[in-house]
Amino acid sequence: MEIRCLGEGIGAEITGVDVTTLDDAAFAKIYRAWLDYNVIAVRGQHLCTEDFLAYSRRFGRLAEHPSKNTRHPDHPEITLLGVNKFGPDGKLNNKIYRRGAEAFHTDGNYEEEPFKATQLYALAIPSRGGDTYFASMYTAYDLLPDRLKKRLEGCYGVYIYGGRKTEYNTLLTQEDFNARKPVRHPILGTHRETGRRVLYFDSVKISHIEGMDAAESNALIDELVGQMTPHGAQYTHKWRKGDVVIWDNRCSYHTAAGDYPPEEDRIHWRVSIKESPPAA
Ligand SMILES: O=C(O)CCC(=O)C(=O)O
Ligand SMILES: [Fe+2]
Repeated sequence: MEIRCLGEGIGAEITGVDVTTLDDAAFAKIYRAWLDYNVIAVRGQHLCTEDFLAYSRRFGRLAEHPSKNTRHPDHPEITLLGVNKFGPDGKLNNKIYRRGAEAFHTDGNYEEEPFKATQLYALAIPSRGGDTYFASMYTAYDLLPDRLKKRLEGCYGVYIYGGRKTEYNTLLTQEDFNARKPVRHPILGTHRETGRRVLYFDSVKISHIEGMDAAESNALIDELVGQMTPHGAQYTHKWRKGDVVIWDNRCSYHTAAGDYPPEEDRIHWRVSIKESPPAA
């Protein structure tokens, strides 16, 4: 097994392994590399759905994503990304084409127990574009000005699936969307496995910062967005078919580029993996 960091201290590539035949010692190396680099890409895999699920379960408990209409028909834990991009009228469905491309974010923070990890398996990759960008929450925290650290200590973000959008515009059914309740997470968190501090936040799903009026909250959100992608702590993943990529939602932000030729396929299987939210 070879592990090589490809980004700025974040993002590593692993070659020379078959994830379907890993013994515990080999998996422990992968898990350690994942904690060290936040995002890891195992190259060159040939997986069936059961292989992908079995390997993913080694990282934690698989959770069904609330977007029911993009679930794999036989495996509700698998979300299909990039499938049924064109509607019956032949029009590009931007909710599918641009999924995850709105802004840097962390997955599942609209739940009481956010996703610890998200793992994707690449089935089809376009000839150009379609990268995924990552940034470190650890560095985002480390580089926060002291003034902001003081101000944010003890502050909670309140999250909801649609964030600050005032109209229903999500992949959830209107009924499932309406049934969701806001949840809160500390903005300055602690990663429960590494013990390192993080700026845990995103502008896509946050509703407001608890205890602040809308103007104050929105101004602080804008300021925090500027802190999410510090220089020297980023990684751009250039996909290859057969890549299995897992990112740690507790210490990294990501966004899809959303820029590939729409007539080409970009298809992934995705699982959402749970554990507990970062402790305050
Ligand atoms: O398609 C991608 O590159 C990432 C999309 C995303 O944000 C996600 O799957 O959580
Ligand atoms: Fe995402």
